[in-house]
Amino acid sequence: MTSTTALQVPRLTCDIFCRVVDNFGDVGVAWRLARQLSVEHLVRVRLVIDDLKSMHVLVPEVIDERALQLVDGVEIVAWRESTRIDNPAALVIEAFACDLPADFLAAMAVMSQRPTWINLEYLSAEPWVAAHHLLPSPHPALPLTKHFYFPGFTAGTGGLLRENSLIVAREAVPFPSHAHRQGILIFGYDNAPVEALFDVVTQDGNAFAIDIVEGRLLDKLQHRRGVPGNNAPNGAPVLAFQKVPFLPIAAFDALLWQHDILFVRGEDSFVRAQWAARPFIWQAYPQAESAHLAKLNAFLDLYCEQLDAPAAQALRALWLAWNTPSPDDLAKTWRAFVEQLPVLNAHALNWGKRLRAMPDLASQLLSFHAKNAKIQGFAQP
Ligand code: TRH
Repeated sequence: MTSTTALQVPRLTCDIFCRVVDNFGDVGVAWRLARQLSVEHLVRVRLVIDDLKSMHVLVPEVIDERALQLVDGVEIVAWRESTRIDNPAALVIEAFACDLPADFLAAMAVMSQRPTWINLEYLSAEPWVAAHHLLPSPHPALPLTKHFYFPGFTAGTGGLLRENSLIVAREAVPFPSHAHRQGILIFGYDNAPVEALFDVVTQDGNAFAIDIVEGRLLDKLQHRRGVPGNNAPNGAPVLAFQKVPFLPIAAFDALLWQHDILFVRGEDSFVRAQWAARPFIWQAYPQAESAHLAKLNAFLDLYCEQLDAPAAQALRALWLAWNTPSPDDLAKTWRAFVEQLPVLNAHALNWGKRLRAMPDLASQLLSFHAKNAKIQGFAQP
């Protein structure tokens, strides 16, 4: 009886389209948003996605051969050449400019209440983002307007994905004890200078343990695998490093929280490291003509605003070295970073507090939809 009543309540509908370009960031972001809208905001979400194999890695409940399935209340549709998607939702999100099918756009255009149409952009801290957030882009032929939605770190941007319970859950987990060794977690691209990092950490004794996510970066280290208790030529103990299996996305935050220093990459793990409130080193997704360095520097400018000069300098130097395939000075920059760890630990907590003073991305997106629907004179949902 109760469930029948619940089903009768009109719910906002949302379609999210996602084409996976490479790696896991696209599916990670699309899934987090879909799940949060469904579970926390009770939106009826349909996620149309073209790579269920990658999705299965992050969300093992997803079966990759299945054309249609329901996970956490999200209807997941395999997006194949022949897939026809009918009945556009009230809120239509195309992730990362993936282009909606022409027949779907045509169906949107003839709806009596035309959907709010969003292009969810990649995350960037570059200063132009706030000025471009929510800019409208009318379709050249159809009576439809797309809005560019830019996630970001400052007021005026679209914010960051943050589930309601995330911070409470993290705060319930004690920071790792430093009685033995501090834990470093490494998740990076293949060209990260991981061997140079491993060498300096090893030379400096036993203060840190390295955990590295399985993949090609780990393979690069295999020939340096040390046996605990053995000594390096300089007499220092050889550090073993541990392989970390790639975990389901639901277990990813807990993995971060088990470590003291986080090496992360791309977009989603970069954001989760900030919610983890640990010192972190970000490897930006490499782009042609080093365009990613502008993104890196823009974020550093923001992150270092309230950091004292020596700590900011140490952090910047290590981030730049980590984003350089063969840096000359990784040992020096790592040691300077380690010296600043007490300051960087405190800063990571403060930065997390600053970020969470902003509304999260899903809430902001829904507020925008509500406003947009009202402007067009549509009733909610
Ligand atoms: O995989 P990425 O390199 O993704 C990138 C970026 O998003 C980039 O901006 C985009 O252009 C490119 O994809 C196409 O890094 P990212 O963004 O951190 O995504 C990794 C996802 O994998 C993230 O959602 C966390 C998840 N993950 C797990 O679920 N389990 C794990 O064990 C690990 C290491 C990651």
